[in-house]
Amino acid sequence: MISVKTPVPAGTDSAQLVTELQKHYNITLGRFECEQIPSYLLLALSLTVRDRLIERWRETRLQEIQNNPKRVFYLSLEFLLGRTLSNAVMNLQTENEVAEALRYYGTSLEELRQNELDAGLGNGGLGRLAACFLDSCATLGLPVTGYGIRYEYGMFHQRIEQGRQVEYPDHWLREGNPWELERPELTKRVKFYGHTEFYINDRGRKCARWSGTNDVLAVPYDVPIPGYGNGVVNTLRLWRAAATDEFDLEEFNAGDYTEAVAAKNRAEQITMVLYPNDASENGKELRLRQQYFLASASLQDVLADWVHFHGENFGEFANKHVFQLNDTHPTLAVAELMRLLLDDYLLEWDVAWRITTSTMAYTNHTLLPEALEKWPVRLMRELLPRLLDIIYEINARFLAEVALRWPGDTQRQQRMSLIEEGNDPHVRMAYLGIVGSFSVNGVAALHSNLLKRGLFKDFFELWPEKFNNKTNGVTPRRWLAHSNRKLAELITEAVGDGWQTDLEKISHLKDFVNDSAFCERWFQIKQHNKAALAELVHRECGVCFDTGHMFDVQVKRIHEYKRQLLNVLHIIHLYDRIKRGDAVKMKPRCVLIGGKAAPGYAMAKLIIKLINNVAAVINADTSVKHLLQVVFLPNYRVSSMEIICPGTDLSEQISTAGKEASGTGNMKFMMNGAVTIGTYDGANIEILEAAGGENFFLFGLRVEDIPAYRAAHKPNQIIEHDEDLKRVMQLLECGHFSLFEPGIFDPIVAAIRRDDDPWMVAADFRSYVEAQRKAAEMYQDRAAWTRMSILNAAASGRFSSDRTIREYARDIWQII
Ligand code: 26Q
Repeated sequence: MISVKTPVPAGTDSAQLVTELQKHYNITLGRFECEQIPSYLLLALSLTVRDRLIERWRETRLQEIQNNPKRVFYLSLEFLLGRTLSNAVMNLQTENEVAEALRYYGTSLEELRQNELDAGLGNGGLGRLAACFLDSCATLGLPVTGYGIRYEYGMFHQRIEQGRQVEYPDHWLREGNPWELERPELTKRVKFYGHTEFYINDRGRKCARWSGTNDVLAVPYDVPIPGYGNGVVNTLRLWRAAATDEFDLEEFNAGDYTEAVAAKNRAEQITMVLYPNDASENGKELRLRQQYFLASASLQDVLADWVHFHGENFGEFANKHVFQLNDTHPTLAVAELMRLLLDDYLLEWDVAWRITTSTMAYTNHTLLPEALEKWPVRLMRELLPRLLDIIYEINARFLAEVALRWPGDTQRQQRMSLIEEGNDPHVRMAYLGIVGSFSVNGVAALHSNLLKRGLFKDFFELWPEKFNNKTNGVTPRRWLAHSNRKLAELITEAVGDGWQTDLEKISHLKDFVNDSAFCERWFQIKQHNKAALAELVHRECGVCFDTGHMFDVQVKRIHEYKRQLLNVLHIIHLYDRIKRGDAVKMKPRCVLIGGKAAPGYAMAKLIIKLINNVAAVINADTSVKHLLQVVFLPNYRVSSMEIICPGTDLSEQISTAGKEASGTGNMKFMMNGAVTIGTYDGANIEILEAAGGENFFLFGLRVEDIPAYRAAHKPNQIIEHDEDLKRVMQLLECGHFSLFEPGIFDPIVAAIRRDDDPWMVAADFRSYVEAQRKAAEMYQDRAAWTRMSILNAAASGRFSSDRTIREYARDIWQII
């Protein structure tokens, strides 16, 4: 056992902070005092804060080694961390000292933090969920380590040019990253290509090895994850790909310098860029390499650590480890753990399988069948031949079990097989996840039920006990305490301290809904936050939002199932009402839409163009803009959400029922006192139950209505019989929003008019417009709206990721 004498934690008083800040600014970074370059001041402050984290980080690690608890590893291709500095300062509870120290430099944390780039290592909900989970695990003091990829380029930067999305690279590491610690001594080797060889070992047993491979090095970078006010600092370990030396040597010896460099590039490509799809883009070899690279490096790391402390005795391994798989993206871990235990540590199949299936747990995040990952067998055979052997063996044994349970039911065997047969067979990754895990969970109650009844029905019949629900949550530290300072203060005044780590306490806010002074302060804070949001909108879009109007916001990835299109149809309808003189009773509103489209998703990109064109027509029309303003906010990301959700009145959660697994933006808005207009889908249902139907604008078809409705869906008839929708469609069709580009929106019109429109836009239009009308009317009654706003925040306790993580820890990980 190593023993390290921990230094006394550095003081956090501001004088000492100033000294250290100066040291980093002048010495570490070599800048002169008089220059005061904000980006270097930011870096110097980050290094100062980091020093404080590192002491606690080592302490946490040492404690863990001493206590030897069961540990959890959260494997995810995405961790959407956003900015780190002020979150770290908040969690270290050293805000006042930092503020004082920065006054010496004539600046503030608020000002400096604007220069920090987002760590955009994720697409959207799934990646941000992983980040919220890490925050909760550290705050709850749980021994959970994240494993992910250190992408050189994160989520692309979105600009809008002539109304269209244009993607720019996000080279977020360009100016260095003070929040990571490279650990080259822990480098691992990951194999690709080659072939399987069998041999008889010295004990006369038939064994396999994977040889003739092209290896890539995995170099870890550790990112500290501080808990809130508890001195705990957990670890997120991100892997970077590097070429091995022998790669170069071989080529160099052959005198081929350029080929040596090219090989190096091919290796390093693996961690070069995040795939910018929030639904799967199947079949890209580089993506498969990323997935295996993460799974293999992480498992080798965990096994090496185990062997270091316990030798090659795996008797207790399963009692001490859980691997939580964030969707199917890291599910190759199932086959990789088998491979390592079989080939490297020479365990028997049954022993290895017992270890694997009692340590792996799989979370599903989607119901869209097209988003279920499948990989061509031929690609796996070439890239990961040994893994494919193992997958086939798992499948053979599994299908024997199915045959035993349902003798003669060959159709069922085909349905459940890990291999989708055909002339180009594929591996079904979700099935590998289910077969290899002891737990399978969905992310909201409805979603988990739909998995059991639909997508995974056969598996649920076989193993009902594996299936469970863990409704998502978000961290109240970042999404309330930090992003909405003023509201946080008021909440503390009302319900006392402690809600930051026990969000159920926020329910006491409901005792204040009849306190008019309190309500007035609540309202004024919302106005203050709306002014900040209006400033962002003005800076980014050049449009002046009137803070007296209702702020109606939809921010999320652009996808047809999320129905930004329904939102646009409603906007066009309002515009039409104003233009036709039916605006006497209309209530003014400002609509903000933001989000990125996958670069290859033409329809999503066209929807962005439509939003921008509609916004341009409306904002330029002086007869309209006192009642309606519309913007598309470019480059929506974590740090913009921190300004958006505090300033929102109406939160748009309008997916086609049964399509949004959970949603988590809905929860951030609710915590900040926005009221939801939404469908009966994902976590909306649980939000509605918590807040009460009178504090939620519900509309639209329900999942159970959809099959029957879909069969008879005739959008053209709906349009014909709905005067408002008819006029909206006419405006679209006559080119009112595309005067200089005739016909560009034809694909959108056609999509809405299709009988088999999977998103049911026309079907939900009328009830959406009605719900919107109610919301707008209610907003005019300031007291009534403020009451709803308070009651929503008061009911948000359940949506803290601390609650979610406690459930994972208790039911799945069994560590509390
Ligand atoms: C897969 C293969 C190849 C390339 C990319 C992908 C890929 C990448 C990201 C597929 C899916 C994603 C992300 C999915 C996602 O964000 N899902 C959301 O997860 C949230 C957290 O559970 C839910 O709240 C949302 O409802 C769900 O859409």
